[in-house]
Amino acid sequence: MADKQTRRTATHWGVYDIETQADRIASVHPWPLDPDPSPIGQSLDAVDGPTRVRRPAVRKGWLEGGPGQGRRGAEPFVEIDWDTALDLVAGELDRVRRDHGNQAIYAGSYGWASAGRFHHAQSQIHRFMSALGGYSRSVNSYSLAAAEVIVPHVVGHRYGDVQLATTSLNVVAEETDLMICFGGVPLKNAQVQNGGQGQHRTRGLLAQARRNGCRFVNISPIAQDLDRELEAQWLAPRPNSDTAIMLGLAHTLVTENLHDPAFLERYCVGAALFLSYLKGEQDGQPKDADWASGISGLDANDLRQLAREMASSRTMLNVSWSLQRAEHGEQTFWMVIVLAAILGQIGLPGGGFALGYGAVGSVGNGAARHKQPTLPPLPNPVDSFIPVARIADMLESPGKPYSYNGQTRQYPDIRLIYWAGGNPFHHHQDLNRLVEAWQKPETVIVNEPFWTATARHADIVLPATTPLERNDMSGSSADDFLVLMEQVLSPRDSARNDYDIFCGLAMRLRCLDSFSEGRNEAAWLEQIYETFRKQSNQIPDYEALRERGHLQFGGEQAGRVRRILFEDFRRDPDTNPLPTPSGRIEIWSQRIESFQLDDCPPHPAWMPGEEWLGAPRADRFPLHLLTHQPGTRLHSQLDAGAHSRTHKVQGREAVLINPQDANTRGIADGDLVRLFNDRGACLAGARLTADIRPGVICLPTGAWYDPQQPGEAGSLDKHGNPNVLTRDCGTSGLAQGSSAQSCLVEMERFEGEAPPVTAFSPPSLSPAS
Ligand SMILES: Nc1nc2c(c(=O)[nH]1)N[C@H]1C(S)=C(S)[C@@H](COP(=O)(O)OP(=O)(O)OC[C@H]3O[C@@H](n4cnc5c(=O)[nH]c(N)nc54)[C@H](O)[C@@H]3O)O[C@H]1N2
Ligand SMILES: Nc1nc2c(c(=O)[nH]1)N[C@H]1C(S)=C(S)[C@@H](COP(=O)(O)OP(=O)(O)OC[C@H]3O[C@@H](n4cnc5c(=O)[nH]c(N)nc54)[C@H](O)[C@@H]3O)O[C@H]1N2
Ligand SMILES: [Mo]
Repeated sequence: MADKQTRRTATHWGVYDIETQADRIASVHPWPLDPDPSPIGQSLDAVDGPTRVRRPAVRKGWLEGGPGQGRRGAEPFVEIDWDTALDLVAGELDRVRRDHGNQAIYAGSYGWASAGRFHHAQSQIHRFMSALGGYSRSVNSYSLAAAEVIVPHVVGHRYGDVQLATTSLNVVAEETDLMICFGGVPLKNAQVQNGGQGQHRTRGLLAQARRNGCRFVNISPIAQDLDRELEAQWLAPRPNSDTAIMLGLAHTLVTENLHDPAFLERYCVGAALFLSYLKGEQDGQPKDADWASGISGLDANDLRQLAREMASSRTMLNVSWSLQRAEHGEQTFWMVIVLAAILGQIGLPGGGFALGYGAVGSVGNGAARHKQPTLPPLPNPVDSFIPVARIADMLESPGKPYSYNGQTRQYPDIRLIYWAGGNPFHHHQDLNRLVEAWQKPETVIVNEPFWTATARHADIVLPATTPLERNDMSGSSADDFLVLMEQVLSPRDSARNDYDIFCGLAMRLRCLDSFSEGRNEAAWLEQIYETFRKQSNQIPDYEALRERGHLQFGGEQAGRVRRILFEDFRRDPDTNPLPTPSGRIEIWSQRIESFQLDDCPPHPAWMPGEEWLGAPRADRFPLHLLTHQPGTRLHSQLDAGAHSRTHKVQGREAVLINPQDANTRGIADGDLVRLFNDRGACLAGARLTADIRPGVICLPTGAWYDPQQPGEAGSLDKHGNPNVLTRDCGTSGLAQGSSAQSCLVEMERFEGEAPPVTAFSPPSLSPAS
């Protein structure tokens, strides 16, 4: 028997010591320094499962007929050797750039990939594509597009900088009397931090706030969005009504003279115009608590009471990111800032607003902001981009104009897609539309460790390693820890690192020197670490890091930082103005006014969307479907792993439904159900709970898309991927973000024999003849 060995790795959900025996995982142990480790690590067993891509593979129709032939998603694959595969891919890249220009290559390649600063798949593919002469890219994220575009108009700073400057939860724990959480502070999400998370602290800090007497209010359709231990008051609104609720609260504050006119005067612009809207001076409709009650379904008296309590307490207003992943999502983030301004506590300890405590683990946590080791990017000579969630639009309509943040641009004409480290057949909305739009390019290439739906919809699939199969270092500019990641397993089958794949292509395309600079993995790790060290203070050298295994920034104080958002601005707005045109908080934005957008006025406003419970469409599809982030995995990653699988119902993803809604439909707990609307349908397993508002159901994202007729748009998804149901439509002409949380459906008991789940069996594969 081979000896057991333990090595350390890091993931987006924490650090683990992995015990192996004979090159297999024997057990997974959370890092002892982590007070609240995530169970998602127990799914790492999936790296050895049947879902791995074992050899380079080419779709049969493409191999036999050439680029553009056959149908993606519907055909078997032929396995080929690496040299043949790299020759094919290099040949295609060369053909497309020669015949159509580099702009015809779409390599936005959105996705979370894995922790690890060097092997970070997006950094690798973007560097390679730039070395090749450039590519069409994407801007903003599925997470936060609306926020990333609106927040700089309102407070001047880039969204990410505002988030890094969020008031520390340490301060909240000590100073806040009342914390109002729109969409809660979901601990299921705080498990995760892009780039890695050395210590999970959010649960402990919230508990400390509660012990210190902070009262929590959870304004969310789902009770679990705030930890039970916090004994919160639960107000369950209709989804997408938060802007109306905030307006109602603002109206009570203003009409009862509980607001702070001095704050509005000194720190804001445009308050008078906004207050005129609030009072209904133009449209005759005061946005009062009764009006907000009619839209949200909350009790008007509860809203009035809450507004009064806000004014008499040190109040923190928190919004979850989900609020802006909806039609007119820009408005909620703008309005929460305006509501906090009306209350006048911005810049005070424990008061004001926060954009996403709990959305990821770092928000309100972490020591000083710091740089991190990074694979240096190369300049991309092509100036062609799309807002990330407009991919199906782009593929369908080359040359079509689209509006984005005050500009009108045109979609590029894409001939080739290359993806590494993301799963668009997980992350994009209206997958049936994507199945069709995705047929348009001549060639689709995907680097993937697993046979995900995206790999199955590719022409050429190159098997990539997982982080367990390579050396790296984890880090996030928002986390206190940099952790060396040791190679735990040998590469599975013929898998290669993305870096080695791109080196193989760069050699064939004669750009190896600029891409690799002659370094291997070990040389790059040292190089990026030493570059980072030169930019930072008091960081030990690489040898010392290797001895210690990790670094903690901020030392002993790390967990105790006291940061207060906009403290300086409040102290002196003339010396420390905001970088907005006015130097103040823009309650009214002249810049946005100049964009002349129908769906994004110059001040925050309530606009009903096409899909919410108050829309005419709710007559046909009476349930609002929320598709929140899964507590049992990261997006689609490790869906085949042990932890994710134990939470399925009859092998399908579990959908939460209120017993009232279930009873009227004859649905019992554990039943198989069919969710549908006019875009698609999927199966799921019913979980009855009174913890969700009637009229709302919730199916987490990330169950691997598993169509009954692969490659056919409109096919039933057998496994419970909610994106066959969601709508593919921008938040507004301002940000064009994903509006996944605006979706109406109907649900019924599934009768008859259920088709088996096949998501975790590889597609049909044959050796090359
Ligand atoms: N309906 C609905 N849809 C949503 C959302 C929602 O709220 N509702 N949320 C959206 C949000 S916020 C996000 S961020 C997206 C997430 O969407 P994604 O980030 O695309 O989802 P992941 O499942 O993390 O996909 C990462 C892929 O990278 C692969 N991978 C991991 N490591 C490596 C590597 O080293 N090399 C290579 N080549 N591949 C690797 C994994 O196997 C996996 O397939 O989903 C979005 N989709
Ligand atoms: N375990 C785990 N954690 C994750 C991720 C993961 O995949 N797994 N993904 C990470 C990523 S990429 C991101 S972007 C963040 C996302 O962070 P968020 O976008 O904040 O996460 P969600 O889970 O979509 O939504 C949180 C809660 O908001 C509530 N909600 C939804 N719509 C509304 C609404 O209209 N009004 C109100 N008041 N509440 C609403 C839902 O009940 C939901 O449970 O999570 C990160 N954390
Ligand atoms: Mo995200």
